[in-house]
Amino acid sequence: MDQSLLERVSRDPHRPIYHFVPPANWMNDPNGPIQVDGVYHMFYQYNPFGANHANMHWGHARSRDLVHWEHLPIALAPTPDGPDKDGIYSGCCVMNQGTPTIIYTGVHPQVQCIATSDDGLLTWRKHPANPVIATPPEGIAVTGFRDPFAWREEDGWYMVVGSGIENVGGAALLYRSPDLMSWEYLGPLCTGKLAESGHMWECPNFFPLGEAHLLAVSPYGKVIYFLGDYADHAFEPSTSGLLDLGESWYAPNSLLDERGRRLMWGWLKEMRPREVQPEHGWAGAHSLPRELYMHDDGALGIKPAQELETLRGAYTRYDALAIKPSGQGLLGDLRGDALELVATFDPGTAESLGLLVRQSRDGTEWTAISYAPRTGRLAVDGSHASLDPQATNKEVGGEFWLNPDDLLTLHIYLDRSVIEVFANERAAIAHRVYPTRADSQGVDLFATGGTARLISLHAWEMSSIW
Ligand code: DQQ
Repeated sequence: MDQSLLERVSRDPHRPIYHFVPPANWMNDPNGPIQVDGVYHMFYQYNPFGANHANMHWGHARSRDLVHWEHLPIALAPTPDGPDKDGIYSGCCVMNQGTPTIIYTGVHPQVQCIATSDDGLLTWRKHPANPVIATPPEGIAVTGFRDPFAWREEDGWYMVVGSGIENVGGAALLYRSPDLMSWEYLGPLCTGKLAESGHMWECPNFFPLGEAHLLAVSPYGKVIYFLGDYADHAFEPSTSGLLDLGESWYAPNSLLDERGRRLMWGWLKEMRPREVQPEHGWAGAHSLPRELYMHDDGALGIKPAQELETLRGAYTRYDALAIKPSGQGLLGDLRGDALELVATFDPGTAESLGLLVRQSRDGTEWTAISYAPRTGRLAVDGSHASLDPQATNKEVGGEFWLNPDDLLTLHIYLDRSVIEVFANERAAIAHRVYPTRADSQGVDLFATGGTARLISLHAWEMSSIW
């Protein structure tokens, strides 16, 4: 790869240091995460030729500890004149009787293809019979047909393909196969309503979680999950929600690891306009691995994977502070752009409370991570994050209700342009900010409309994963 590009990109103060990124250029969706013989493999939508969404390949990396990643050669590239000549779109990777098998979408048109590896997932051979599914099901007018996600059941392989039915809504189309080669269409596993969940569901993921099953879909907007019962190959959703309340985290993909954890990564989109992204030489990152689980009260649990603790460096702790609307500088000189913060609050009488991060000394740049107990809004306000006219400065957030009598715990990761927030392991928000000032590193507490109390704040400097 072009050395000057690598150097330019590595000097960019917005490049994350502990979130996964390729050495340069464009990345989007996580693809086919899988753990084989203890090693985590991650593939991803990748353009080796620039920082724009084009020439989609599958990039590849592996990790022994879920934290530090090793870049590997590109796994899949388009074949001229093949069914994937215009790009290798998203998909999954499964072990089929010991053979690692990727199922992906070739474009255009959108068809499903397979590839296998016999050298430990390093090089891949596309099946000569590709595409293994050449057309969408007959008789339905689909809005798209891509992003296969497969799993094994007792009587064979099952797979959902992301789709939508014209004038009806997004859909996850269910297939069955004895061998990953010949596929029988069974019908929609789940269909959404146009007004609620859009006309197209990208990147479906479907898996058991606790006693329930979870279907996640990416509807060109915030990622939706449905929780419900799956029996006789029919899925009955009973609740739904958002996997992330921000506008950056998209097209997630997941795996079940050898410890039995359901781990999920999302693509962290840039929040700068697409037209300016190529000039930076890189675009896109993956979120931290998030573990999904069920709380005892039946709510979805979302927390950062425990292994991330190995990145913790210098540590500072604060206890028992009253946070008044007039208060400032409560944390002394706590500063940084690569930090982990775990703050527990009693919201008290505050209308809104939380942390200011990435704050410049002159106060012209700042980002607020806030919770408003009465309106149930969890937000990251980046409306003053950057003086750069190219940055999309905005507030993002959504609904989150603290259970009565619960304290609020905000678990925050700052990593240059990336912010990820977990609230009580029940809601998550990722956002992107691009402060221009070198001193935009301040951290503070705030409350408005009343007094809140900080119970404790743990802060760590985070080290690089490279
Ligand atoms: N990204 C891929 C598609 C998918 C979309 C193309 C979601 O397969 O539907 O890069 O971000």
